[in-house]
Amino acid sequence: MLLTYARLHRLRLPLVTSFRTSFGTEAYRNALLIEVVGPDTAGWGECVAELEPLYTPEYTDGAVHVITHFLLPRINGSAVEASGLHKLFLPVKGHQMAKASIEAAVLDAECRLNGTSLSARLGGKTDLVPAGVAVGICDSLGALLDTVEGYISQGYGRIKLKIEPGNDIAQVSAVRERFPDVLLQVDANSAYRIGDVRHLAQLDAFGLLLLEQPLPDDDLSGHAELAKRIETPICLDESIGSPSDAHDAILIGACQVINIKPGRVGGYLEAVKIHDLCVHAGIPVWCGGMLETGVGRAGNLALAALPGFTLAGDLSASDRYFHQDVTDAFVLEDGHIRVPMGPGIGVTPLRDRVAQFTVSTQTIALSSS
Ligand code: OSB
Ligand code: MG
Repeated sequence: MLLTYARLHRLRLPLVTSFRTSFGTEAYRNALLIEVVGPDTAGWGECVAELEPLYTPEYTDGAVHVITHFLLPRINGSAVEASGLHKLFLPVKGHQMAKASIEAAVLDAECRLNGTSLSARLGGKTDLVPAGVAVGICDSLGALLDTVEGYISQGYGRIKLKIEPGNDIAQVSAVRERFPDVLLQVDANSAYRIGDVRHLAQLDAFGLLLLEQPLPDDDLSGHAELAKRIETPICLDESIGSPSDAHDAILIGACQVINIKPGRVGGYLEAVKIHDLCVHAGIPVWCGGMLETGVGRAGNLALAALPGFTLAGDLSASDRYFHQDVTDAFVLEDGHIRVPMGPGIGVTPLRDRVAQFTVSTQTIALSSS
């Protein structure tokens, strides 16, 4: 497949409610969309890097730099296939989110050319996936309970609470007491240390599905020790940047569940490899989110349709994030979200919406002619 140019669109979308995690608070989604265009097809991808390197080392300006200076130049002029990009980009170390965004756009363009849905291309087996919702750290217990109640009444069947030291046991306890049957899990975004084992063991009283990324991303052995000492299953997010990370984490018992985010692992095709090795190892997986616009959400839904995704993901309706999305809105249908089945990611950004939220646009030629 030939590509003529790529266009980077930097957008700033206000979030319906600001999202507080153990590493910071976001009131906007500063989205980076990448559009690739060739003579016969075109496609869109979303780079999930955030403005600051607080979740992982990647950040938007760095991703733009790597995309324009080191990744797109490797394509220059030659025909591309999505399946060849991982190898093409391998000499460039790290920068999974930057790599993933180009791969996503190329996959979309390629699937559109072939008339197949991304979900079919990845091996998706269902057209409805259960919706989960992530609840940021709240200022008060009352606000937290109201927020959770609101989501449950909309039909979300699985709630994830963000936690941090000082905003954890009491919050989880209150939510569990009020909603005894809801599927509940927590995400610490690396805010604890192995010395907190006894503190974290208090979570065992609440019947949680999992505890996500309690310790720093490079502390696999700490996670393995923690997994032996508490009942709540450990799920890794930040620690898993590749199939080999997943392999090692499973081997040493650092996790019983894995959160697969296509951006964090370098793309949808790497995500499928992690899915496959987890299925083989009997490790349940779920699809994580990065407050994506409809572009990234569509791709994540396609991935979450694979059979190993046995837990509900951080896949919520568009209106949980934005008043106006850049694509037609994803909506809840009885606690589920429909996987787009049209060619490629099955949705196309609405030009006027993109324009409305655009901060800057940059075009990069991909052919030398
Ligand atoms: O740890 O899963 C995380 C958002 C930004 C950075 C890290 C994380 C998140 C989320 C978002 O939890 C959840 C969603 O997209 O609905
Ligand atoms: Mg997480």
